[in-house]
Amino acid sequence: MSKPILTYFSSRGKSELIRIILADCGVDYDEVNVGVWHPTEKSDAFKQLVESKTLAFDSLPSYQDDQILLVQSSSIVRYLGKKFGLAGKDLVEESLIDQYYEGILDLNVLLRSAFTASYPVSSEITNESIEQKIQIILKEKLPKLLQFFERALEGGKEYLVGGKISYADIALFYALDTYTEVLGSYFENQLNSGEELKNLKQLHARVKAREGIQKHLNNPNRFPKQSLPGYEKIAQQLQQ
Ligand SMILES: N[C@@H](CCC(=O)N[C@@H](CS)C(=O)NCC(=O)O)C(=O)O
Repeated sequence: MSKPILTYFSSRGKSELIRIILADCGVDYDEVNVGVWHPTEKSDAFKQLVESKTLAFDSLPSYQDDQILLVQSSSIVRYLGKKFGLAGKDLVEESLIDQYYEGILDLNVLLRSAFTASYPVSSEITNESIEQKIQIILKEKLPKLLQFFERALEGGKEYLVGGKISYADIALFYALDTYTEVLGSYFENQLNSGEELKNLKQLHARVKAREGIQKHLNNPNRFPKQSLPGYEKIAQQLQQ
């Protein structure tokens, strides 16, 4: 059996959760990087891939093993979850894990909307200033969404579903970890604010301590955190 191959641009981006899951499962895989992503200037390596017409949507990441060549990051996450026992023991657990994972994708979309709030079109639609919009997202919508996950872990639950780690727990860990890195003290405060997000904080620590994940996080070759346009503006506003 040949080693699986994860192909992506040279960044964390849409591949990092996949890398963390592979690390947790101890999968020995090769990684192919096709240069830094750019909206118009594509690397030769990426162009060649597109020309080969093997990527279902001409997009990366892709994951290839002996059985499949798969794109769409969430499909890859679910595939690995099912293959390596991180997707529940039956249809009910599988569906609940899927449900929480969708909630985490909502969390990502919400955060991204804070970063893109400065696009003129979004303020035209809502008639709110960029500042108002960011405040609403970060001070009202985000805490509310986080509370749903906090509630899901109530009653001393170690993991979201079935008392066993799943890809949704790992995705939740990575979302929390990313926001802590990107939004600095704001998110750290949210996570540490007394009893309010106690369960999330514990889940974050529990998943972070897993051997394979620790190893990945401490790997000096890990791609650095990304700095997207808008981070600075948001960070400034949160200091106010
Ligand atoms: N829904 C897809 C989106 C994938 C996607 O848009 N990937 C970008 C890189 S992050 C890409 O390959 N873009 C192709 C291009 O720029 O031509 C996923 O989650 O995998």
